[in-house]
Amino acid sequence: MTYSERATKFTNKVARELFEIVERKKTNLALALDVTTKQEFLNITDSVGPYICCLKTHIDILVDFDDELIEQLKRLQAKHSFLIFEDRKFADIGNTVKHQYSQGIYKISEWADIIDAHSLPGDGIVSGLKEVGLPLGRGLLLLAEMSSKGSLATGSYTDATVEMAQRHKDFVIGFIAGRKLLMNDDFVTMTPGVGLDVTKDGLGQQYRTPRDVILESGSDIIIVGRGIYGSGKDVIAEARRYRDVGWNAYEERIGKK
Ligand code: S5P
Repeated sequence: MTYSERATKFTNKVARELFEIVERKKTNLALALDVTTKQEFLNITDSVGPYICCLKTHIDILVDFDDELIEQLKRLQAKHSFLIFEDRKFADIGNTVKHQYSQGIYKISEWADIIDAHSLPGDGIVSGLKEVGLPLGRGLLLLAEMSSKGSLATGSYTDATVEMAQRHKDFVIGFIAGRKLLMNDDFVTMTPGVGLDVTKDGLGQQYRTPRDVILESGSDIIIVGRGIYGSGKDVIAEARRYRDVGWNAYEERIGKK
């Protein structure tokens, strides 16, 4: 099924928007922007903005975070049209994550279209996040699998995560996973651990190619970080390269190539 056909099927607004952007900009690339200064963060976002459907942030690694950064980020979002996914990986009881999501310094719920959470604590984590995010029209991804070596999120843990998502279809839009986990097209699959030049990073990360992820494993979105902004890289050239490889794999999957 094409991204635009998928977009019409989602009831969650964010999932619909994501696939509309993917189709309009012809990119299934999400940038994982793990840099630690505002200047780098904003410069790279502005350069790569035209080639991505989604910007994945770890807002708490910025050493000079302030409220102005969020205003600047929102301006770049309006300029380039991408969704913002704060990769907070919530992992606590419902009452705690509710505060972590909406309060503190970062007030994530005010600016992040998408967030993610571990299923480890049980359904309460989804219910807590949903209390805050659903009225704001946000969406949640559950971590069903991880890209790192020795990950414990496998087998029955992954299966139980899928079942949890199905119990909360109004707010859970999909999964972080290495592959499409369900036969139906009800959920978005986003896959990190994607790289064209290296297979690992020395700290447990494992890389696969966009083609493997999109064509062979049926995922929807590739998440690429250091493959694009790593040292000595031309970020625009790399973003275009990943966009092209990711899009070609999708076209091949739907039979256009
Ligand atoms: O299983 C996972 C889940 C995530 S969200 N493995 C991951 O690597 N991630 C995130 O994807 C990770 O936190 C980082 O932000 C990004 C991968 O970055 P890269 O530089 O290795 O491409």
